[in-house]
Amino acid sequence: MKDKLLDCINLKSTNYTPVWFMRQAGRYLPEFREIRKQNPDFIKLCLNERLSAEISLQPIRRFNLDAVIIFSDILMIPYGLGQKIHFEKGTGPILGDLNFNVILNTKSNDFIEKLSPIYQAIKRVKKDIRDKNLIGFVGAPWTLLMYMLNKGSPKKNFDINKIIKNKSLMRDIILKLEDIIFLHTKEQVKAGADIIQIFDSWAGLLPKNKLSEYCYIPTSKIVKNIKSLQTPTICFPKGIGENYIDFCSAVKPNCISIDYEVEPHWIKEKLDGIPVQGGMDPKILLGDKEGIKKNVEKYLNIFKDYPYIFNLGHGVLPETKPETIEYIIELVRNKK
Ligand code: 1CP
Repeated sequence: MKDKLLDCINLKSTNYTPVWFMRQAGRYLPEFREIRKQNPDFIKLCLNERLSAEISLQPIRRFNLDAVIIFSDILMIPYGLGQKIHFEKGTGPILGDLNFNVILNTKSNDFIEKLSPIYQAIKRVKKDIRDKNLIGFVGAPWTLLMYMLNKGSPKKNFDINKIIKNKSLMRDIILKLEDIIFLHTKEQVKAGADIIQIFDSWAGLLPKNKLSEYCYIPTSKIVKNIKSLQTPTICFPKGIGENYIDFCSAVKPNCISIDYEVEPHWIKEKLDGIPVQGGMDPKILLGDKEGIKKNVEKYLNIFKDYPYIFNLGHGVLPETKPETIEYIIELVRNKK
């Protein structure tokens, strides 16, 4: 069986539980940290097609995973739109001032050319994998807009009213982002991506009465466009709680990735058969084997007889031991 994720998503097959991890290529792996040490400029690293391909494949060499996710970052879109960006140790991303004219007037060809090493990296990875699906990804309009206007992580220093104060400008930028995000996914699919995951990591910052305008509507347009490429989409609107159901009705993703606050029994009952991915709290991976086993089995049991991709409810934490990933894969593979 070659297309393990695709079969789960498209055929809703329950014969096999595919497994991969968000942030499987990253800081918990010593071999990533080694490359990172020699490449202090993170954006340059994302634009190095040889190293990006190599980092994407690092977890595959260690573990028996069912999918490769391309090593890149959601913030490559603001970079491609001409916004300055760098990463500072301990602080995360720092973005420069937004020049609306530059962003709104960025031409598709210039954007594609600037980000072409990402597409080349996808082509390289595709050549090296046989029995695995390749996942491309983008940030959702809201999450990108949030970084672009907040000029950094909203972990500290976030005020939604400041962000959305100029409504008409917001609308223009969101429309531009919808186009550019789709363009970026289209190029990833052309290069060989089998599936696109849309990360809306900060959807949970939106109040309920703004979810439709800033999350559901822009995301549903992108999902619809990606469907026209015969490519399925996994959506991850992190932190929206009970609104996951409204999200699925409005956006109609091919698969929904749940975070660790979503009650798995509840969503399974409400979803009407949409394939589910993830859920387990990444912090549990920092604890003992017993707790890990109990939690992995919880998700496997609840989603037995349901199309389910094993993953976490957010990315692998940097403190996670690589052996823990191996242990979880073993548990998923050996499930009865
Ligand atoms: O060494 C370092 O400090 C770099 C750490 C790092 C890595 C390994 C960053 C900076 N990005 C990445 C890779 C990355 N980012 C991937 C690679 C593929 C994989 O999953 O293995 C992916 C899918 C992302 C996506 C991403 N970047 C998201 C969405 C997923 C999520 O975690 O919510 C977000 C929000 C970002 C922004 C970003 N990039 C990097 C950091 C530290 C952050 C978060 C900043 C913040 O806290 O707000």
